This record gives sequence, structure tokens and C-alpha cells, in this order.
Amino acid sequence: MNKILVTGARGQLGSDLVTALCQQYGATNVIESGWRAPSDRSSSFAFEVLDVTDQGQLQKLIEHYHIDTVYHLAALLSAKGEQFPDRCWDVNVNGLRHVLEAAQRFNLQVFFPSSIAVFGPHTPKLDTPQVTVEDPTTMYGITKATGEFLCHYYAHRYGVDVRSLRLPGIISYSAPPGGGTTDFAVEMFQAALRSETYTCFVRPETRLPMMYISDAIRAILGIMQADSNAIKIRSSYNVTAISFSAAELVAEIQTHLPHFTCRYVPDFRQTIADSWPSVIDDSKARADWGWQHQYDLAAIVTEMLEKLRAHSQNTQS
Ligand code: AKB
Repeated sequence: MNKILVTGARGQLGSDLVTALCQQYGATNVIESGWRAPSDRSSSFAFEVLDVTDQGQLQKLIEHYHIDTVYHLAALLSAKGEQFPDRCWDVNVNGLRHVLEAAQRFNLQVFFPSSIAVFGPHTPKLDTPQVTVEDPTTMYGITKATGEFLCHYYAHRYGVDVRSLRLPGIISYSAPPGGGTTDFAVEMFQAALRSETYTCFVRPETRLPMMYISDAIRAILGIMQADSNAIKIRSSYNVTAISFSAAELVAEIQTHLPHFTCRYVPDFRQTIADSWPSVIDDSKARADWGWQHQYDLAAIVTEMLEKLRAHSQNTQS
């Protein structure tokens, strides 16, 4: 029986993951949590305010609901992490440690999202291998690399069933990203639909690994539902779908909205983007537990425009 706790449930990944989990396991078996109560309380799902840096509060919640699986999404992303490095360490590292401690004590299965941010300037930029140099330059990247070591440690030392993915930039429509470096991709769609010129904070040639939200949700459920013996890597798996530059995304959006324009005003996030790989080798995830992406750039752009249009019509009516 799965009784699931999702931390950071109202974030970019959580919003769609919760919907998918409710469809698969039933809404009464999914407990959403976040650091503050959502403004929209219309949701039929249980929501608990939870500060993951409070170990006691986390354990009480796990006991209260007889949780057996945690999708631990609560985190500060790369750009936010540079503004609030102490909080970033506290939430991203201590929060994870509390989840892993609870996992050891209550025999929980855990999902932990790592990131391409664990890589840095000395990592090969093209076809970045699974095992390679990790020299992150952001607090976020440092916390995610530390998180990977913790996952590996708890899995091998205590037998905790923790599974993790190094996620690329995620393109989503139901919840906006917040505080990430890859956020420009989602912001570009929103500006295009408002017929505004988008001011992009990275240069046109900046190429990063990206993934559509539906692929990301399939990847997360795929690794969590895979046979335990298939999971050979307990730190975190490279996963990716496609890589594109900011200019290529503009051009693809222009095939639907020819009047869309973008100007480029790089800021501190350019340095972060420059330190990350452009193309990731995720052959281990494909071989070990059958990862396959479905959405290429053209499919992402078509669906994003459709979904964002529908979303804004729903919120207006
Ligand atoms: C960010 O930009 O910080 C995240 C990530 C790549 O982990 N989207």
C-alpha cells in the first residue's frame, strides 16, 4: 500500500507530480506539503504546512499518516540559492538528511531530485558522462552534489531505498518555476502569449539540457516503480530529453507566433548557465530502468502554447 508524502508539493514539479500520483494511487493516499499554506484551498487533497528543516515536525507527519513513500521536492533552486545561500544549505541539505533519517527509521522509499547543477566548469560540456568531474559553482549545485553523496551513503550503509535523477531544465505550464536559471525557457512562452518582447537573461547561443514536464513525471514515476535490482546507481542518474539554445527556442515559438521577439540582457544567471553542461549522456538510465523521453522541441512548443492558452482561459472564466 502506498501512502505518499510530497514535500515542496506546490512547486514546478510537485504540482504535476501530485496529479499523477493521485491518478495512480488515489487522492486519499497522497499528502501534499509545503513551507506555507497554498492560497488556493480548493484542492481536494490533504495539505500540511511542513518546514523540512524541522526534523521533529517531519517525523510526526510521517507517523501520523503512516507514510511509506516520500517524494522530497522541497528545495531552493540555483538563482534563489545564490541570494539566500544559508537557507539553501539548510533546506536542501538538512531537509534531505531529515528525510533520509526518517527513511531509515520508518523504512520509507524516497525520491530525491538532483540536478545538472552538480556539474561545473571542468565537467565535459558535451555528452557529460554519468561519472565525471563535479565542481559546482553555485550553492544550489553544492547542496545537490552533497545530497547525492547522502543518498548513496544511506542506501549503502543503511539499505534505504532512495532513488534520484539529475534533472535538466523543466518546461511546464501548470505551475511556474521559481528561482532557477533555466526559468527563461518557461518565461519565454508566457511573454510570447502576452504578445510581449521577452527580455532573456542568458545569451542566444546558451544551450542547456531540457525536458518537458510530462517526460519529467514519467521519469520520476519510472525510476520509483522500477524493480529495486534495476537501480544500480543510488547517488543520482543522469537523465535528459533534448538540448536547445535560447535562440532555437525563440525560432520554434516564432513558427507558431511569427511576431514574437526576444532581446538578450544577460545577468548573473549567465555565469551559472555557462558552468553547466550543454548535452548530457543518460545512457545508464536508459539501460538500467528503461528511461525514454517522448517530447522533442517541436512537440514541447506546440503543447506548451496549447496548454498555456487553455490555462489562461480557465483562470479568466
Ligand atoms: C535551475 O535552473 O536551478 C533548475 C535546475 C537545472 O536544477 N531548473
